[in-house]
Amino acid sequence: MAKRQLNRRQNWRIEKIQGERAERAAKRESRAMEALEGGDLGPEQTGLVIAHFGVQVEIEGLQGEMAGQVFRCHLRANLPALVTGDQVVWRPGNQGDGVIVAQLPRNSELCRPDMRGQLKPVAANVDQIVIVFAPLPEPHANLIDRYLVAAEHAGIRPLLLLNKADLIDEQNQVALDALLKVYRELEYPLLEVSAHQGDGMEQLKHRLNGNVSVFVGQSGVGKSSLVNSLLPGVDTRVGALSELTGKGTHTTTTARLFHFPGGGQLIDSPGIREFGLGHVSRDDVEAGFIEFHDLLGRCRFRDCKHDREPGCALLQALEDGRVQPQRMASYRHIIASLPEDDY
Ligand SMILES: Nc1nc2c(ncn2[C@@H]2O[C@H](COP(=O)(O)OP(=O)(O)O)[C@@H](O)[C@H]2O)c(=O)[nH]1
Ligand SMILES: [Mg+2]
Ligand SMILES: [Zn+2]
Repeated sequence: MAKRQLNRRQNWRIEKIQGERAERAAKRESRAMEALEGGDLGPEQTGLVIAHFGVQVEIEGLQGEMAGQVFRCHLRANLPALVTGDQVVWRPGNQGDGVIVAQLPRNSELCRPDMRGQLKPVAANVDQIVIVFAPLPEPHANLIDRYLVAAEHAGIRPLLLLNKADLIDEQNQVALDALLKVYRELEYPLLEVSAHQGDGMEQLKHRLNGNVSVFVGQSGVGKSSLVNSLLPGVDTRVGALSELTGKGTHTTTTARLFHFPGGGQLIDSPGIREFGLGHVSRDDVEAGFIEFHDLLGRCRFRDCKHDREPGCALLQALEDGRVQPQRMASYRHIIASLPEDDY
């Protein structure tokens, strides 16, 4: 009992200290903002958000002499929530700071549920999701399909990337070939590379060129190795930001935008690497299987679950070989994993 009360009191103290810290940060922020707005701001121009720190963002100029330069920017009140990858209108201030004036429309959004389960954008304007898998850890088709569903749902082009090609041997070759064949038949772009030995990396660089990409995939497939090899000398782990957020040590979740030396951009964070495991509905899953597109709405029953209903267009297509058994199995596996009320 006594222990619990102490904990409660400790909790209260911690909350109080955090609250005071956040308040001080907000005050500092509004003073900085006043100073900037009171001074001479440069002309409005476009910029790219490369990192987000709660009350401030880091941007890169996109125009004229500011192009490629990095600025810390304060946010005008009433701006919508900005995320890494957003294009903005901003005005440079003195001493390397600036003010964000407006957010430009997004082409795409990557969303993840926040702590309360609400979907929140974490990156904007991503146009390629690189889905990484490897001979080891053994790839699960339904996990790859889950990433594909998420990519289709976000309207972002996927690239399937088999890493650790150096580990392909007589034992795993047959299963891997069968897996790759499924995606080739669906005409998804597919590359085989080895981050360790360098095979295929030039082709990968070519694919990254001119795109804003994210890397996703299960732990151990080599995402860090790939990114480290593509961004030599760059530490992709995000440094201490507590001073900026005033919220203690939530330092590792912010997404950051990097430039590949050969062209193209990467948006990366530990959270983004696991993107795709978030929430999807039954409709999202159905729409995420591209070979279902022409079949959906053609079942005899409007609420067909494509399970064993007569007149089911999907089951017919499965029988005719227009839907591959492994994809159907994947579809069922993903549907079965959805929370009850989404059925
Ligand atoms: N043989 C082989 N091992 C690799 C390759 N790429 C990464 N690895 C190894 O796979 C393990 C997991 O790699 P890591 O980059 O941490 O994967 P992540 O969890 O997806 O970030 C490490 O031991 C890497 O050295 C590769 O191309 N070939
Ligand atoms: Mg890693
Ligand atoms: Zn059906």
